[in-house]
Amino acid sequence: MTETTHHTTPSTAREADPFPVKGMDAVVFAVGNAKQAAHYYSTAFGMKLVAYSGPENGSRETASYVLTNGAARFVLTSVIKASTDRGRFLAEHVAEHGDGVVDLAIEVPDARAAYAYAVEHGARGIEEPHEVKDDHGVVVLAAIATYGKTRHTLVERSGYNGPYLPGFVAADPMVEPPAKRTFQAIDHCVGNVELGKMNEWVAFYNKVMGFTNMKEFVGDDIATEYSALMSKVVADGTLKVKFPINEPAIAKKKSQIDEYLEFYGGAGVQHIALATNDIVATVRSMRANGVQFLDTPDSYYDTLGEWAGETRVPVETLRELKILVDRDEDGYLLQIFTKPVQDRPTVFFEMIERHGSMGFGKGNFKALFEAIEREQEKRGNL
Ligand code: TYF
Ligand code: FE
Repeated sequence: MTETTHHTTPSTAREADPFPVKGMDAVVFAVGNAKQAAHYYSTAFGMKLVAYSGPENGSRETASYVLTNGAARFVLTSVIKASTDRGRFLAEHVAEHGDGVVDLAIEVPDARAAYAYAVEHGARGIEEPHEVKDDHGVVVLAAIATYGKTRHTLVERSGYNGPYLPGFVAADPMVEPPAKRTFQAIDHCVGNVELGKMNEWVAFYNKVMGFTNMKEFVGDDIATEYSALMSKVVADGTLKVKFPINEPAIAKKKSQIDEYLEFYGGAGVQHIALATNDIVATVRSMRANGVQFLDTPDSYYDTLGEWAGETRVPVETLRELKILVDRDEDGYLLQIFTKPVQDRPTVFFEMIERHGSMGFGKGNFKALFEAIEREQEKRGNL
């Protein structure tokens, strides 16, 4: 991890945390072809296949591939033959939304307590707490609903030492993993919700998980001027789990959030930010492997030094790779955004290298949203 010490909550506050979390457990995607998606995340994103569940080991209905990179874990699931409610849900999810995120799973020290707290505070329960076990130990799972059809599975691992969860077997990498790790953790997971719903979902996380609002938000001023979105960030007390929530705003141009909602068919996960400690190496290797990133005009770099100051990376390298910089009173961050990773203009990724700043790149909103608008225009959606 990069430096985050300025913002960690004192231990006294942590003890009182009504909803303690250990971090993100996994991002679970429902996709049309998990075998090929697993190949993409292996070759293009440099992730490593570590576990598998499918018909060869007793899962008749779905095939799931578990890939990791440091602490970051993705699960890619496809339906083979829908015969249960879960299979039909996943099949319909792909038909309706395309490839997308069905679960932002959170690791908790006590899934029963977390579920009870959440449901008492207004969450809709999807799965009551239950134990699942195999030779590697016991896991307690429960799930609650969040925006759209997304859920939060609450995962209590209590010493479980299997490759992922009971039902999964260890798997070998699909390709030789890169010599240098491309990223090491999930930094934040962003949701797009319908017009007027952002504050409701922020209140949901405040009540149901005791998450608090981070200082960064996009209000009316930025919204109407150029971003066409409103955004607030909720996080647990230790800042390990950070969930920005966006809603469209009425502005001069059609909102990128409206484009997402139209093509996704409702609220859902917009982007996953992945933390790296060498964004230059990360972006070079991902570009070489065919990942497409948003473009940034040269004019951005011409004036960068005036306000962003010195960073670890020379401006000429940032310009070459189109990496963005933002700075606040705590430090700076380097970030870059991929284009959507499926044919629908929906889910994308962010690579982020933090040096003290716990922001989300507010200073880049103008450049970023102009870049997104150029893409919207190409798609005929502006
Ligand atoms: O997570 C964030 O808030 C930043 C900024 O469509 C952002 O990554 C917000 C909205 C958006 C793209 C990036
Ligand atoms: Fe982000």
